[in-house]
Amino acid sequence: MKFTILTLFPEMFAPLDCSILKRGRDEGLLVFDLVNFRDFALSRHKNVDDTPYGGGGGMVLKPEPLYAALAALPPPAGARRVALLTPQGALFSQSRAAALAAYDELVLICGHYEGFDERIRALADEEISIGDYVLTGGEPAALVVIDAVARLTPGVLGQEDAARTDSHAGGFLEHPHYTRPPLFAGQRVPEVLLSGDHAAIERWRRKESLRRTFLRRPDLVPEAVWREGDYAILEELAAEEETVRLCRPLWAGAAPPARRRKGGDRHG
Ligand code: 6GU
Repeated sequence: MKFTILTLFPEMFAPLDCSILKRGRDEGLLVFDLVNFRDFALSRHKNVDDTPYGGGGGMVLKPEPLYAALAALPPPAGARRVALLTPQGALFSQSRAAALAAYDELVLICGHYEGFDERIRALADEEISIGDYVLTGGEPAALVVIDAVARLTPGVLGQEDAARTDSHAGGFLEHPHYTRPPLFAGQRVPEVLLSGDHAAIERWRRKESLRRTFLRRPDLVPEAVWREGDYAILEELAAEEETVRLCRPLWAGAAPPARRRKGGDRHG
């Protein structure tokens, strides 16, 4: 997958040269093209911003350099999506990352300064915000989007990691992890994890994944995907956690056991 980044600060993208993204690039799975759109400024002094019409303080990004930079890109090799990073955009999420990973090229436009000329919005297929806080520019947000999308590109993650992310949590938070030693700083590794009983370990992990989600992020529960066996686990959790008890309406849909009708079986 190709990522084309239009920015005034290409040096802010040094993290693309590290870790998994670097490996993905070395293996030819990821391509990063950094374009400094100041190179497309028309004036002798390469101005990319100007004072806003109507007055008021601050500077605003001019439209011409970005329009010229986008027009000068090589023709897309496949399906291309253009996204503008702005705190006014739609909130970024794992499902948005998955949708963007389906494209062959993602063009990210990073604003900077107080704002940008409204006509810049017309360049973008969508606008993305990474959260309800204000950054100095779109660059850190672009890095977040690139990281989340790149790791979904086939081959970028190791086989094992990929399988785990796709199927394990289903929208719930992950279960706790432990490694050696079994006792550290007065904290013991749960006995079941040392038991070698894989079914019991799997059930413990699912239970702790559900517990964590209810206690920390109950807002995720309505969108998460239930599994067979969850209802019984939830009944156990309800006995242990008041929060899970109070949230019963959220999990009543987790496939309760089929009721036997009085006076015979379902054929009777
Ligand atoms: Cl995409 N840009 C800026 N400047 N601030 C943000 C943001 C983006 N997302 C959250 N805050």
